[in-house]
Amino acid sequence: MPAGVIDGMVDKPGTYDLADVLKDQPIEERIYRFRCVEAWSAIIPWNGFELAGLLNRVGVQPGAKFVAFETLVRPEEMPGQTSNFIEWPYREGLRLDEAMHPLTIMATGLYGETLPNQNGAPIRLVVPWKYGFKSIKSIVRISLTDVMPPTTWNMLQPNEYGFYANVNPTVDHPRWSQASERRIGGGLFAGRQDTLMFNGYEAEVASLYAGMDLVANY
Ligand SMILES: Nc1nc2c(c(=O)[nH]1)N[C@H]1C(S)=C(S)[C@@H](COP(=O)(O)O)O[C@H]1N2
Ligand SMILES: [Mo]
Repeated sequence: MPAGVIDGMVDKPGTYDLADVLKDQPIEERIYRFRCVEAWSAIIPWNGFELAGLLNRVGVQPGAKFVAFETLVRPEEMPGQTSNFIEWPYREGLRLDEAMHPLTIMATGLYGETLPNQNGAPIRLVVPWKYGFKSIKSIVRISLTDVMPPTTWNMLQPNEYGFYANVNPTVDHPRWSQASERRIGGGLFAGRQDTLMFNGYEAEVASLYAGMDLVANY
């Protein structure tokens, strides 16, 4: 975040520059599956740190239940933002327990290089068990709240894109099957492969949704 804001239900709200956000957060490489809601997938070696480390540093207040994220709005540089199809900024959100999960990272690089602009420089979210649209790029604001925040694709097509957006081969998108995916970089003849529950992270994250109806909460 060139200068990003962390606000809402935190002990230390304020404007943080990127160096400040990265302070004391150990950068690791995490090789994750990445599954877009539109049924393509890839394997990405990210460089980043656990979001929990940053949230613990700013101090999440009791009563906070969700984390909301907003992307930089700069239509001069990001021509797509001159369209009013989406109500800018691009927004995403997680339940607090999802945000604190050790698999949830803030990425600053990929393939060992600094994050290219198109992949969300200088910092983005990566939530590997959810469809790619949850992994919001070029974040400039993180807010802790006690209400479920509005999220971009859910605002556009609520019957097609839910807040949870957990990868689930048994819950189809209204317009296509989610049972399989096209692996990018798998080679010309790689074809399609089966989609895994929670994108293959079931052992790590299924307990977050124990007892929850995953069809209703798509
Ligand atoms: N700010 C912002 N974040 C975003 C998007 C976007 O349009 N704007 N697209 C999402 C979608 S649908 C996917 S699949 C991933 C793609 O990430 P990549 O561009 O690094 O492949 O970013 C997600 N994060
Ligand atoms: Mo996507």
